[in-house]
Amino acid sequence: MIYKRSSALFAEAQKVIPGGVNSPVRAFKAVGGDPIFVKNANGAYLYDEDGNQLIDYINSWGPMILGHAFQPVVDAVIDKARKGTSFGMPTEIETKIAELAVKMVPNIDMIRFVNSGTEACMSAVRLARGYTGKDKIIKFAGCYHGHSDSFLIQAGSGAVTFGSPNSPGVTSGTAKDTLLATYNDLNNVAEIISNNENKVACIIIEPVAGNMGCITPKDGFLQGLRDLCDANNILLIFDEVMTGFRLSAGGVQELYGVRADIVTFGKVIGGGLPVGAFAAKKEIMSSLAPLGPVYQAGTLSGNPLAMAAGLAMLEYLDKNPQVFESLSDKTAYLHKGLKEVFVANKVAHTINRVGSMISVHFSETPVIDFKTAANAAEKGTFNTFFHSMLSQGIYLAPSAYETWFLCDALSYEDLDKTIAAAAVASKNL
Ligand code: KE4
Repeated sequence: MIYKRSSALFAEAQKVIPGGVNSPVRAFKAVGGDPIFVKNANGAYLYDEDGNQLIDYINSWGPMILGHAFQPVVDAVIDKARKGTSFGMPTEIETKIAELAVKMVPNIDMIRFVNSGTEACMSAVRLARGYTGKDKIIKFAGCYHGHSDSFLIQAGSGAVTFGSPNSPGVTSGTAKDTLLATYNDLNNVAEIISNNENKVACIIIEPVAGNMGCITPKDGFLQGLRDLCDANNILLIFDEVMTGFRLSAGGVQELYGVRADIVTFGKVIGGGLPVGAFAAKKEIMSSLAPLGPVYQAGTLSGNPLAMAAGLAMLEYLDKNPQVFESLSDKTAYLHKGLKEVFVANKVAHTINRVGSMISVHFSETPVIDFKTAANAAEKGTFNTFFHSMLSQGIYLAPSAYETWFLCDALSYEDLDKTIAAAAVASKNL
């Protein structure tokens, strides 16, 4: 496949945009080479600036769960745009999507919309601190909750991909209030809590992690966190920016039957437009301005175009819950095919999967936390695999620390092509 025009566009972009991208993980720095510039996309396929068709396993890092240019979303946005694009005033559609989200997601009464997952998680932590009157937060090494200062401590995704899990610019004053725990290690969390008695406002977690590859919570881990929070007056925040409206209509709370105090959303909830949100019971959400003292705001929060895209997406998922099973079946089929290929070619590997989130780690060691994910990634095998797949028209997340996201527009023929490409790629690993 030729990528001449993408490379030329990348050279131009780098003159006026830092690193040529508006988000670091797009830059291919981890895997090497120049990033692909996309021209348009439809269904399961990307069409790049050199005319190549690629099967997409990123789907904009999660939002495009029904495939690109999903007609009901496109129609809703076009229709809305004709009536004005932003008002800075309340609109009925914000109430409509809020009512639907509250209906679909367990344990929430109210929701506040913002413009990104970062904003959602940042606001959720401020709300937890304001509601409990405590300062410290517990996050997990390898989890990524966006680029707000409090989270860039041993963060996953792009932060670890570029070796800056603790970003410069985050002050020691901020960092001291972020306590770092090990994913899937309840004893470690209990120890941190007992060493910081009555100081911890919240535990924030990706309940199914997606930013160190896909990592599943061990049996009892999430409920164990719930119990520790109940025993210590700590709020449990599920960062469902990735998992929300993807793993099930009600997200991980529904899938695993564990109750969070605050839930954050992004990606799917916006149907591909900039939307984040955070939600909780009324008692907690009533602390938020203008009802309560915890301030949070945004010029474009609840933007009508973004709400139209999100509402069209959620309405479809609410009316067609079979999509989640279809996605899970397709991902299980891909998992089985990849495993057969790696075993046949004697490739050391571990595949983690929950619903339509899947990741391949080139290590025999189970990947259960940041350390084991990093050990697998350091070998560089993924980078060879990535480029071989790309040369065969399969577009994976350009980092070993990311999860692949499937969309329901993928056909079983697309999956077979992907498995066949992995068979070819495996011969060079
Ligand atoms: P955004 O601010 O990028 O919308 O969301 C931050 C965020 C919060 N929580 C979780 C669990 C997330 O996965 C994310 C963002 N995910 C990355 C991909 N791993 C976004 C891609 C990027 O940074 O460009």
